[in-house]
Amino acid sequence: MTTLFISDLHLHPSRPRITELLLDFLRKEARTAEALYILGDFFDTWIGDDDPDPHHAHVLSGVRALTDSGVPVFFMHGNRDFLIGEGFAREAGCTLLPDPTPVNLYATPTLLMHGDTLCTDDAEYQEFRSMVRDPAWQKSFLAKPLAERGVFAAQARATSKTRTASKPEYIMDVNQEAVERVMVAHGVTRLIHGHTHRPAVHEFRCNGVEATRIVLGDWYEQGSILRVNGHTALIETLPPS
Ligand SMILES: [Mn+2]
Repeated sequence: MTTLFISDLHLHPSRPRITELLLDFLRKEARTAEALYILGDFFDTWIGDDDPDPHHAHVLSGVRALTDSGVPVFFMHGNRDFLIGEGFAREAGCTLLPDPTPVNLYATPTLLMHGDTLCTDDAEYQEFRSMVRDPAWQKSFLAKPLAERGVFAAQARATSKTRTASKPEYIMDVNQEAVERVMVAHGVTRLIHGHTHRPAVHEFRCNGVEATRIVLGDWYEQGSILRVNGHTALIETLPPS
């Protein structure tokens, strides 16, 4: 059996081929999986479960068909879709996971994260993150009219784009000390995360033992899947149809 991992799809109506690639994956390969984990930034933006966006509804029905078929789907928030709530999870039939979540994956203790909390060198982003992850901020944001929430999301995206462009590469990547700290704290030898859009398998020694950090790929130009079974963990690129 195989467990599948995806993240950073950034699904958006402006990239319909990527949405179709995902829906095809959900109808085919994902049906044969033991479980599917979505580790954040599934949607490019999410301003509340009450948003009637037809693109979102289309994607949701694809996830629902998969969970109805009996495949468990686990969902972790990313920095773009952190407002996905229990309403979405209920309708899609998936389970929301906290970040980080430890799992015992085929006898390897593994930690699942989105990855943004590991980018500790980016102080500006971490400050923004603490604001928008505050339950009181979220409550007041979700009480605003949809149009106003949409304007805020567009502005936040634009600001992030400008700031990202002016930051050196290393600031945008994970901090190795933060990686090792969280792995030791959870007693794991494997970490799986997304966020940085730098798909790779990193082998290193952590606390005196062999450790692995697997970074998932994004779905901007193609699909990217991590397949894990008892023997292997392989990242594969899916060409768009
Ligand atoms: Mn992200």
